Amino acid sequence: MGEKLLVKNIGLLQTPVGSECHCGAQQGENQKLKNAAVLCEDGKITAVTADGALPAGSEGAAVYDAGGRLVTPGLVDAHTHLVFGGWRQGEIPLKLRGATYLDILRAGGGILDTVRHTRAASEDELFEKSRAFLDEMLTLGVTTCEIKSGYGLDLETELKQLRVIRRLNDEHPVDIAATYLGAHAIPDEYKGRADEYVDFVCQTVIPRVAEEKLASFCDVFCEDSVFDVAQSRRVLEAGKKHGLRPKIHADEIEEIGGAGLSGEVGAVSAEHLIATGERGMEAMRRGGVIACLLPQTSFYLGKTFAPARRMIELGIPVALASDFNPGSCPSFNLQLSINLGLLRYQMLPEEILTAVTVNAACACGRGNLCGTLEAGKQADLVVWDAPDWEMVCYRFGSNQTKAVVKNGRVTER
Ligand code: IZC
Ligand code: ZN
Repeated sequence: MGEKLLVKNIGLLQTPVGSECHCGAQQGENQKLKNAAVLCEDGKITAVTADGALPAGSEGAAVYDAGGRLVTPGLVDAHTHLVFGGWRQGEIPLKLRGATYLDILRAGGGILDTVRHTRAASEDELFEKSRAFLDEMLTLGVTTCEIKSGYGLDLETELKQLRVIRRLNDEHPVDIAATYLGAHAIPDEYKGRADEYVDFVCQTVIPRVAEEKLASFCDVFCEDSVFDVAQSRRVLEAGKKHGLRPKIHADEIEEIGGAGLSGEVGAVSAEHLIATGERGMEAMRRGGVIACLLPQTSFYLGKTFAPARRMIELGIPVALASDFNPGSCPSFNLQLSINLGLLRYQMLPEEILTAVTVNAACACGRGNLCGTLEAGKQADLVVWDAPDWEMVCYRFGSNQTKAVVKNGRVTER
């Protein structure tokens, strides 16, 4: 008989339902069960009950008493750059003197600074550093996340970063979706030769990443002074040819057409979308692209916030993620994205829960595995030190989890 866990005495169980991403009015639909219980077996949910009933087959299970608290699905962080060398606190004086994110990158700092540190770090150093981040993320309620490469830019270091991601997925309880982001910046050795760097990404690195099965997704930083739409299209099409599903950093700073491209290439998700206008959103809607919004980055860069309400109105599925990276968002606390989703996107609490669970799971290609509390899904749950989800959206700055269940195993704080 397998390992069984019964989570009982759940005051309120709140979850979206299904394995597909939710858009429009559906984004705001959550199932709410009172006095609920969840039975887990061998890391999977086998039954969910309400109104004080206990699932059949609960006998002999280890019991976790939720004490009348709120339980939701484990959170999914669909956009991180979690594996990197160094940090970038040295940019503070430049920022205080008025330098922007792109000014710093154009001067050879920013991403390129992180590239230098990541190239210099050993695989083990990167692994240990990243593992500590994941440990803390798990206590914050994140049970699945996406991680991008993009701090190597050369073949050797990109593969090193992707191998670290694979090892984290193998050894850490948090499940990880890997994304190859070779087209993240133009490395020094290709300065002024962006098209040649794109050739290298398409012809040399993508085939290798695909052959070694080191990533499921291919991403590109489509941005002023980085990769234009034509170059981004080349990268994403080359990825598709090798079975890597497209994602795109679009309209983070300037609207140069990234959202439109996401619709044309059939991207799984477009990310940031701070500067996206109606045409870009229309292309996303037609292409069924998930909008992966990163409000902590808007906050940290002092930018405006993506038009989340308009996206929901148009029927674009919205996910919220952290964007954890050493430059524009040195935070992996997804609870802060939840708070900003409420305060700055004016999303409803139910819409936010969908955005950090099932829609984010779909952006990671895992809607069938996680993101809701239903029989057959992974037993990934958060027990919140809160009576309802509104409380989680409303309080900020503290970790509001009480316990996190990952694959049927409880981590109590
Ligand atoms: O390291 O600056 N926006 N890429 C695109 C980033 C932020 C990560 C970084
Ligand atoms: Zn990013």
